[in-house]
Amino acid sequence: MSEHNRKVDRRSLMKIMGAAGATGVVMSGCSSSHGRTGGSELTGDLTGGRWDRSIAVASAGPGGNPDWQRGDAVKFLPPERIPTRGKASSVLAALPKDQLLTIYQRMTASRKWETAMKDLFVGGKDGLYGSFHTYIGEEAIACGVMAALNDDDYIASTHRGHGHLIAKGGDLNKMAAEIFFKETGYNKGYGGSMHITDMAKGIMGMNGIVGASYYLAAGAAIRGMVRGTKQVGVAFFGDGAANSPYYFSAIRSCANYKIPTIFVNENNFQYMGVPMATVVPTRYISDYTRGLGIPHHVVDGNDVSAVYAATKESVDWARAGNGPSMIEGITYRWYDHSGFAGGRVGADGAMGLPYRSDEEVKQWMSRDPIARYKGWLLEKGLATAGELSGIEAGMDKAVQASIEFARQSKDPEPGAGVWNTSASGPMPATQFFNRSGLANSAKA
Ligand SMILES: Cc1ncc(C[n+]2csc(CCOP(=O)(O)OP(=O)(O)O)c2C)c(N)n1
Repeated sequence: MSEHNRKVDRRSLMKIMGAAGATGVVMSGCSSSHGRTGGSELTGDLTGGRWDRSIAVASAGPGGNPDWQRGDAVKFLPPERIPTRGKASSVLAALPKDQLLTIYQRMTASRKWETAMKDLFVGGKDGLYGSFHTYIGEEAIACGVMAALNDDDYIASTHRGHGHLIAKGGDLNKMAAEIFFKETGYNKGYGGSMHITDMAKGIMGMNGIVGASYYLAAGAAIRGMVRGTKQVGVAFFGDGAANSPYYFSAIRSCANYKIPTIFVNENNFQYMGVPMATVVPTRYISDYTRGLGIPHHVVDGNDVSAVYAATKESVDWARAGNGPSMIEGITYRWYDHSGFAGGRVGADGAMGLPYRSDEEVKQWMSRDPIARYKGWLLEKGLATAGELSGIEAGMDKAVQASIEFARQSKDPEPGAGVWNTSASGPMPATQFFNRSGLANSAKA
C-alpha cells in the first residue's frame, strides 16, 4: 500500500468514528428530560459553601431553566476579583512549594500544549485531522484533583481529557505524536486524541463513550479495596454525561459498598450546543445524588484551591473506608465542543458560535483559572514572578519539542493496528490470523 493510501485509510476511519459520535448525540439528546423540580435556592455562595466563600453568585444554578437564553451564563458566577480566601486557600497553601509549582507547571503545560495544537489545526500547516476536544479554561479542575492524588491512584477520563492526562504526568511527546497519528504516540498512532491511555501513571484513558468513566473508576477502586492498597478511583464526567443511566447506577453502588471513588463533575453547563439549563431539571448536577447521603462539594471549578481542598477531603474520606464523594466544579470551556470553529491562530477563545454569546465567553475568559492561580501564588508570596515565568518558558519549549518530536516520528506500519489489539503486547501477525481463521481464508 502506498504512503498516500495509508493516510487516506486512516483519515476515513476517523471520519467514520466522527459520524458514529454524531449519531450518539442525536440519540442522547432525544432522551433528555425537560421536567423541573424546585432545586435549592442559593443566596450568596454555592451549595456546599465550605470551600467557596469568596464566590459571589448572581443567580442560582444553571439547571432547571428551560427559558435559558444565549448569554445567560454571564449572570451565573460573574467575573469577580481573584482572591481565594478562606479555608480552601489555606489548605492549598499548606502544600510544599515544589508541589505548588508542579500544579502551576501542569496547568501551564496543559494550556500551552492545547493552544499550540489549536494553532496547528486552525492554521492547517501539518494537515492534522480527527477529533480534538479542548480542555482550555477548565485546567483548575484536573490540576486541583490530581494534586490531591497519589501517583498510583486511578483516573478515568472523558473525551475532553488532555488536561487530565497532563495533570497526572502524561508525556507531552507521546500525546503530540498520537495527535499526529505517528508510531511513537501513546496508541502507536492508531487511537488519536480520545484513546490516549497511560496505565503506568494510573491513567485509564480518555474515552469517546460519554458516561464510561464511572465503571472504570469504580472497577479500579474495587481492585484497590480487594488488595487493601487504599488506592482511589476518580471518574471525571461532564454535565451532559450525568444524564447517563450508568451514572446513578455506579454512584449508588459505590455508596452502597463504600467503594473508594470520587465522582468529579466538570460542569461547563453546555454539552455540544445544548445548554444544560434546558435539559437538566435541577439547579446543580450534584442535586441528582444528594439523597445518597454521601459528601457533595460544589466548588468554583476555576479556583484550583477550591478543587484541591474538596478533593483532599474526598480522598481522605475514601481512604478511611467511607466510600465515595461527589465534587461538582463549575467551569467553562473557551472553545467549541470539538474542533476549532470560531477559533483563530494566535488568539484565545472561540467567538461567534451560535449557542453562546461572545460576551459570556469573554466574561468567563476573564476568570482564567491559570491567571487566578498565578495571582494567588504571587499575592501569598508562595512563588516569585521569576520562578513562574521560568516555568512558562520551560513549558513553551517542552510544547515545541513535543511538536517537533511528532513531526519527526514515522507513520505506523499498516498492520500495526491489528498487531496491537492484544493487551499482552504486540501479537505476531501469523498468530492473529491463524487464531481467527483469517489466514486460511486469505490463502484460499
Ligand atoms: C454514549 C455516547 N452518547 C453520545 C455521544 C456523543 N457526545 C460526544 S460528547 C457529547 C456531549 C458531552 O457533554 P458533557 O458530558 O457535558 O461534556 P463536555 O463536552 O461539556 O465536556 C456527546 C453527547 C457519545 N460520544 N457517547
